[in-house]
Amino acid sequence: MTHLHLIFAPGTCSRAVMIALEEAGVEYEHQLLTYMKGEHRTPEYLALNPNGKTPLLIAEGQPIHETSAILLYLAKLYPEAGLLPFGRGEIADAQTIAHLIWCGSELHPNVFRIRIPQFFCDHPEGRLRQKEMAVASMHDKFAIIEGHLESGPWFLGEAWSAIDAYLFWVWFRLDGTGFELDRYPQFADHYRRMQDRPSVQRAMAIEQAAGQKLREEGLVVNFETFRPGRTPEDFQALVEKTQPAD
Ligand SMILES: N[C@@H](CCC(=O)N[C@@H](CS)C(=O)NCC(=O)O)C(=O)O
Repeated sequence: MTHLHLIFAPGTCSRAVMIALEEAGVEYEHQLLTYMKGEHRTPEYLALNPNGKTPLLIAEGQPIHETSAILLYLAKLYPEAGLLPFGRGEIADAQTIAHLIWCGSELHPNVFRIRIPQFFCDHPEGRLRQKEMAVASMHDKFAIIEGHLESGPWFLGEAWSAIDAYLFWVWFRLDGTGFELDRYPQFADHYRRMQDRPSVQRAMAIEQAAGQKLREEGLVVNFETFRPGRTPEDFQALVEKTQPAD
C-alpha cells in the first residue's frame, strides 16, 4: 500500500485532492497547514514545496505539488477508483489531461485574481481593474463549463471524475466575491449534487474540524487583510495586527 500524506488547509484547492482521496477510499494521513503561522514559508516546508503552497501530497516520502499533478497521480495509482477515465485511447486520454490542466492553468489563476486581488496588485485602481478583467475571463470559462454540464451530468459526461472535484472548489471559492454565479444554473446544480457524495461529505467534515481548530486559535485567514507574506515573521505580524483586542 502506498503511504500517502496530504498537507492541506480548509477552503483551499487541497479540497479537490482530499475529495479524490476519499473517493478512492484509500488510507491517507492529513496534516493541517496554518498560513497565519507562516507554516507554508518555513525552510522545512519550502524544501518540500518551494512554492510555499497547498496542496502537497507526500507519496512514499516524496513530495508532489500542483493540484492537477496530484490528481493525475492518484488517478493512475488507483485506476479502479475511476478518478479520471483513462484507457480509452491515447487521444482521449490526452483530452482528459487537457481538461485537468485547464482547471489548473485557466480557472485556478482567475479564482485568485477575483478572490484575493491584493495578492496581484497593490494599487487600488489597478487591483479593481485586474479583478474586473479576471471576472470577464472567468465568465467565458464558466460558459464552457455550463455547456459540459448541460450534456453531463458531470463535466466529462456520464461518469463523475476528479475534474468535478476541482470545479466544486472553484464554485465555492467564487461564492461571495460578487461574481454572478446565478448565471450558471447547471453549475449551481452540480455544486448541490457534489454535496450529496459521501466522499465530499467526508472531506468537508475533515475541513470543518480543521476550520474549528483555526477558529479556536484565532488563526482563520481573513481575506481582507491576508497578504502574500514572505516569512513566518510576516505572518506573525499579520496575526498580531488582526487579533481582536481583549
Ligand atoms: N498551482 C498550484 C496553486 C496552489 C495554491 O495557490 N494554493 C493556495 C491555496 S488554494 C496557497 O497555498 N496559497 C498560499 C500563498 O500563495 O501564499 C496548484 O495547482 O496546486
